[in-house]
Amino acid sequence: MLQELHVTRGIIESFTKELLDHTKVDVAIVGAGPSGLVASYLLAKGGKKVAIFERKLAPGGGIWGGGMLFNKVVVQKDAQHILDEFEINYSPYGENYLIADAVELASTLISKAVKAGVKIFNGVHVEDVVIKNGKVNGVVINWTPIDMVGLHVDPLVVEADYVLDGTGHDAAIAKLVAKRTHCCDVKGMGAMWVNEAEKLVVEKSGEIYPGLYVMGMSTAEVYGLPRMGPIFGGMFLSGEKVAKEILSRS
Ligand code: 48F
Repeated sequence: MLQELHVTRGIIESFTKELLDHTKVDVAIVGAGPSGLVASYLLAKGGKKVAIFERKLAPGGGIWGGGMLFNKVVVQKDAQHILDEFEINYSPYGENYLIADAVELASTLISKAVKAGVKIFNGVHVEDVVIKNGKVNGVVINWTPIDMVGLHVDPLVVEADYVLDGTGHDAAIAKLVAKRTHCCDVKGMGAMWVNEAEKLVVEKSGEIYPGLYVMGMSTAEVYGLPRMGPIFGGMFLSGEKVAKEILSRS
């Protein structure tokens, strides 16, 4: 016989066990957009314990709506290997581009990341970081609805060797650390210029303060790079670059 009590206990016991198990991780990623999901997958495949904290209910960030809700995504050929690694379908468009379905892209990145061992905590807002001895050492988390409603409830902490800011246009973690440490000047992204934007976002993604990396649109915000609109190769490649840098450090 099915019982309400078992359903409730099953959820609480299994979730609490996973949350406890992830109070200390190798890498905490803030934001489950394309850069965060690609980085998380590669890091988990490289043997790291990875948690993503995503403030919305659905991971995927800005992928789902393609461009102006036309749910197709453009990827330049330089990033074809990422689509192949994730077994995402695409069709060629002109000489330089591939076109993928936004819903297949988002759902597959999420699914493969989870199956590679990444734990995604959705509905969780990162409101601060831990900084000790001049290094970022973790994230300060709370439930998104608590933040939205403005309830006066203290957060909890997850320890991490590395924190990755994949918060997109918010550059939320970079802004916090910049304010606290004066490490850097968050310039705000510039007007659209696809070719420059896609090149520079990969070049500039990396560590901006000991223990803190930026990638994806967060990098564009920090360095004042041009925006690129709904072309996603740069997002994938910046996540890949940051993951490789961290894997090479240990
Ligand atoms: O914006 P987003 O998709 O990040 P991205 O990886 O990709 C950008 C593209 O989607 C697109 C683009 C294409 O080239 O320009 O915009 O840089 O995803 C960022 C995620 O971070 C979450 C947010 O809900 C979104 O899903 N996020 C933002 N702030 C926080 C957060 C926070 N403080 N705590 C937790 N999650």
